[in-house]
Amino acid sequence: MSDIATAKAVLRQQQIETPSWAYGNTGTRFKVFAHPGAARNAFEKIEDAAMVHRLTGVAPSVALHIPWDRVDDYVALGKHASEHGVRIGAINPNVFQEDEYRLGSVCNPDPAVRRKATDHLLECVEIAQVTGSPAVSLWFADGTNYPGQDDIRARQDRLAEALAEVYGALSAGVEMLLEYKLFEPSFYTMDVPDWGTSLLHCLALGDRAKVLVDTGHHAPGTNIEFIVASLMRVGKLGGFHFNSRFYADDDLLVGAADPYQLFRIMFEMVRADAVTPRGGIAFMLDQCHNIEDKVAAEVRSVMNVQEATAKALLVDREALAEAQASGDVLGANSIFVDAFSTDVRPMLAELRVEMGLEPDPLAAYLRSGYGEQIAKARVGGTATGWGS
Ligand code: PSV
Ligand code: MN
Repeated sequence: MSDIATAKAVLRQQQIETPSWAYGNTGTRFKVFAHPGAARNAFEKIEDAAMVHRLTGVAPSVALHIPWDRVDDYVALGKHASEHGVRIGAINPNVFQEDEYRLGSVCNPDPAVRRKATDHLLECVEIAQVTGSPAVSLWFADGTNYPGQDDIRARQDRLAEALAEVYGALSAGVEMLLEYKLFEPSFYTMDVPDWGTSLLHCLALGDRAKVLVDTGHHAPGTNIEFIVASLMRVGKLGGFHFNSRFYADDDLLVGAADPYQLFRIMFEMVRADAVTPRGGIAFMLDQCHNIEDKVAAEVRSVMNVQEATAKALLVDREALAEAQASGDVLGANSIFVDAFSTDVRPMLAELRVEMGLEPDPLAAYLRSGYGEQIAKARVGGTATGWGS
């Protein structure tokens, strides 16, 4: 097979999960702008995710956030998803938006609050079982704002205890992903601030506990591909939350701020032969579209991940290995940069046609009239989003 044919074969199998929360209204602490047609409930979010999949062919699942997506009947929600050609992906608990969590959730000094938070995590484990989800994806806003506010080490013990209980309740085949974040909403300590802390907890828990890398959750200048390579080496990378950041956790379109970084991350996936579902890595988007069309933004994001992946697949790895072994610093770097500089859009357009899709999913979306249709149909009610 030619390099292009091999790359296409991998790209055809790639799967990128979109987040339900991308389809609802979101905003900053200054303003949430209501977008015409924004999904008002979990069913509508699934319909939007299905539209993204119909256009791209590589976004067959949608992550849920509970309670934002709480419904009475998760079997019915799963059925709604499959009727629309998608499935329910990772279940994300939310232990950061209730008054009791002012001092944290599972790390809170008050055992009653810890119990409430752990019970919610257990509820999500049950939901994952009903929806047939592959993972429960945990992120904790827990932390402190001032030195001395709480005992740093005791908070780690409380976290470990809650995680062990939840891990013990996972049904077979379901993974626990533990996401880290450097800062925000806490500013002095976060209880899971970095991949080291996440990894320590995952190692203590067992094989099905893995680190989740959200690309927006690092200090500026952090070498994310180094983290990815290190975790892959020991089988502890569970997946990604892809997005872009210019300053903090901006949650902008993946690949918008630094496409070269995305390419370097995807190269580590190619290097580990972990791009397709066989690799067991969850490629998820975690983005908020505060001012742009939400469905179009998710389509664009999926395309951005595809483009970075295609370029990473085109790195001449044999030539690269030779250059590396012979100490050809500039040669090795050129091979890498050449692949990044390749225009892969024609190849991806061709692949889409081979997959029975429109060559340009974004143009197809704009032509489809879907945006106008949902804007007309989704009138009244409240769009879900922050705080709902
Ligand atoms: C936190 O900033 C985060 O990245 C977590 O994944 C949350 O679950 C998600 O954003 C949703 O806002
Ligand atoms: Mn995230």
